[in-house]
Amino acid sequence: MNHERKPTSALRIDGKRLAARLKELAAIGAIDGGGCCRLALTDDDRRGRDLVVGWMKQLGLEVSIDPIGNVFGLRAGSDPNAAPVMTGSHIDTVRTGGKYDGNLGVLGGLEMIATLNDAGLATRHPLVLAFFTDEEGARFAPDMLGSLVHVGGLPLADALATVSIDGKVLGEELARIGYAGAAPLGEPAAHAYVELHIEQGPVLDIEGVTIGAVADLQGISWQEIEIVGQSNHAGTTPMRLRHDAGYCAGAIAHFLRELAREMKDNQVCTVGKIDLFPNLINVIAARATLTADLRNTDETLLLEAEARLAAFLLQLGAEEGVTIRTRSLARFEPVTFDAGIVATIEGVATRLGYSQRRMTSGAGHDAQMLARVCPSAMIFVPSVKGISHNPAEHTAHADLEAGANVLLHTMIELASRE
Ligand code: HGY
Ligand code: MN
Ligand code: MN
Repeated sequence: MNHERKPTSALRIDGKRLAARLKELAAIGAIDGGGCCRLALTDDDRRGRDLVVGWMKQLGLEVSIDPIGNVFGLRAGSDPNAAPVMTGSHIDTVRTGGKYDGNLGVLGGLEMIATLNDAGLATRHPLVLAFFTDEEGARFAPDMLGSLVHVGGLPLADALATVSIDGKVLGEELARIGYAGAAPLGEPAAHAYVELHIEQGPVLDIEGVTIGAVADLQGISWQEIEIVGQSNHAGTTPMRLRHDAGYCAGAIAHFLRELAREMKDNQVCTVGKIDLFPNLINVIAARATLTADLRNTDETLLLEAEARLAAFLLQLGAEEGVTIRTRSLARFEPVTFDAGIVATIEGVATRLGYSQRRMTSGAGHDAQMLARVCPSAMIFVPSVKGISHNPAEHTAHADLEAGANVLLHTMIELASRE
């Protein structure tokens, strides 16, 4: 029988195997509507981690876990002195997560390794597949927490001391699920980093383009805003005597919508979380705690949006006789990815016959943190109707396969170079 090995250029991933793993991982923390809820460091996150670590070991990867719970699977290269080319993403989700956000990057990387193993193909640089702790930041802020610690952007002690929205301490939760590792922080130090991810926006879907070569990523500003007013009787208190924290929370949400509308273009503002106390129908709210998520591709405009919000809060506090305090939860400037790797992604997509375009990421990703320490870039595939952070999140099977094939050949190319 002719066992002639296929030329490397003819290698393709096994789409069925990728789909089967995505389905198996999505079953952990499954929610109505076909999505997943695996908030960082919960038991479901642990179950997802255990499943993926098992797959890493089945593929012969040498698995290491660092003190913030980041997991790395190493595949040796032919040159032991060469630094590894890394791919990865995250497997924690938001509360109304879909099947693909983060999961595709990790399982697409796993599929890339399996394809190379099947082909008996060695690369010069070692390869590392990673998943980072708490990328979403939905339970423990900031987002991209694990990769931020990996690149030295957040001291480990501060990260471990972070308190979640449900009052748990990150270090205690990490130990509880058994992922407080001992591998040296910051290792393995990547030579380059490529992340496969769904777009989570509408651009590729609307344009009917298969691959996004992500050239940059917008800035992110997260704040917690606490308003302290005065609880009082909803029926007896004249409007002019109220110090209504509930009204102020609504006024801030309205202000931010108008601010985004006025600043146009790339400014987006979101109030995603509002908690009132005592949260009762006939009591004027004494306290309100809400979050403000502001993003812009332009750092100067993002600073302007933050300043405009701060000025509004001062004015609102004076007008309503309430105390307003803010706390920064995350602040990341816009990031430009490595032009050489972006060009490599475009070249691979073209060679494989996929339509592609350059684009900006509206969402935050671990790649924006790795970009601080090594040349990094991202590969996007379409999100149907641009929906994400929603159980209805969907990407066509052919697009999942296309993204994983572009990742495969981008990694082969980067790992073969000097
Ligand atoms: O917030 C984000 O953009 C990402 O989903 N963590
Ligand atoms: Mn993600
Ligand atoms: Mn996400």
